[in-house]
Amino acid sequence: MARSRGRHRTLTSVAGSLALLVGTVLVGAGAPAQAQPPPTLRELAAAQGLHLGAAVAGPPTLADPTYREVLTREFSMGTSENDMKWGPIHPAPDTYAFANADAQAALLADNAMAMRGHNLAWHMQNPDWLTSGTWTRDEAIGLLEDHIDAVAGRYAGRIVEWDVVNEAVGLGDDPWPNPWSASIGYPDYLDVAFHRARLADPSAQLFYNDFGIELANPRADAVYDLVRGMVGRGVPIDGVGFQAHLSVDSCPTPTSCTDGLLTEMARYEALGLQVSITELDVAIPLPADADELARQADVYRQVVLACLWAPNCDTVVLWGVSDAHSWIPGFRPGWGAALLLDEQYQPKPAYDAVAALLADPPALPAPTTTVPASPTTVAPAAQVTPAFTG
Ligand code: 9MR
Repeated sequence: MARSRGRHRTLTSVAGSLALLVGTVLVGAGAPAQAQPPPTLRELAAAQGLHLGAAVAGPPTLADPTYREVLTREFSMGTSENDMKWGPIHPAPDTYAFANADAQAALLADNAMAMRGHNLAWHMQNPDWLTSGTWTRDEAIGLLEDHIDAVAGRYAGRIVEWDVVNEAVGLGDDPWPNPWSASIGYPDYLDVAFHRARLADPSAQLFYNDFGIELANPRADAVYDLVRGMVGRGVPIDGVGFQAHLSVDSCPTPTSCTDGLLTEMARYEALGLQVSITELDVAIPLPADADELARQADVYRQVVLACLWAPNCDTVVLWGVSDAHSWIPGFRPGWGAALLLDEQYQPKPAYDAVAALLADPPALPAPTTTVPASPTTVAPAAQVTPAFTG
């Protein structure tokens, strides 16, 4: 069952609007007026009913007071970047290591921030004991279900959205090999994981999460087919995470990404599913120049606008707090500067673009009546190569 965006958006919109209104009235009535700090992204997003999140680092970064201050000031949601994955949280068959994820969950709760869980089944960051073992189908189902009970059960009631399965679809026709497709079978293991996650945390919205599915391409279609099949089998899935690891060149025109995202989001809405932007970043070849920073700002604007306009999107999560906390330079040598704040936590043009959009978003254009094009004039669908390929 998909979450009603309207409920979340209406409540938070009213609260956010009141907060801004009260601030305005107080400034207007007071004498002499004191300079008000500009609203934070978190405040601006709340006024639009939008969860704006960031991937949250583990120690030692998590203990840095400046990091904590910026994270909790600018964002209303967090995702554990690494610490809820199998390897970090389940390092030995009978050992769970919850300390880092507990600390992240506590920081978010203490600051009235929502939390996304990431993830319960993936092909990467698995512990050696899992990947080096050979498991019968029943043994593997038992392992997966016990893990979900332990991890999703521990944080039950505190996670708004769980990425139950991450990146199940391969780059070609085959499923992405992982311990679960090998032992349980594909797509059966997804069904097992989602059913168990629903039992372990009935209040969490359950998501399938993947990269390169934001804009039309064959792999986006393969993921859509997988998810549609799950819905058809009655698997308890509530949404799809569009990771959105983009590049400065991802949006060739000022509307191409908004339009493309809305198209992809609409077909999930037709299945009754939510879409969240779960790992947004926009990589630039280093060093980034002013033109690239301006084009990066427009990519961010287009993605956030799509979520504001789509009836089934209310969450945008960035994959890091600042350029000092980004996976990009380590995985794509020569690329970086991918987030809204620079390495000294200073706002970049992309920050200003997102703030301006959230402060005064354009209205969704009224649908125009179109005459169906004749088959000979239909343009080929845009083929967009995923920016991140594993
Ligand atoms: O940002 C994460 C990085 O710190 C890890 O080393 C890496 C390991 O694969 O995973 C990164 O996060 C990934 C996320 O879990 C799933 N989507 C792709 C992300 C970037 O690789």
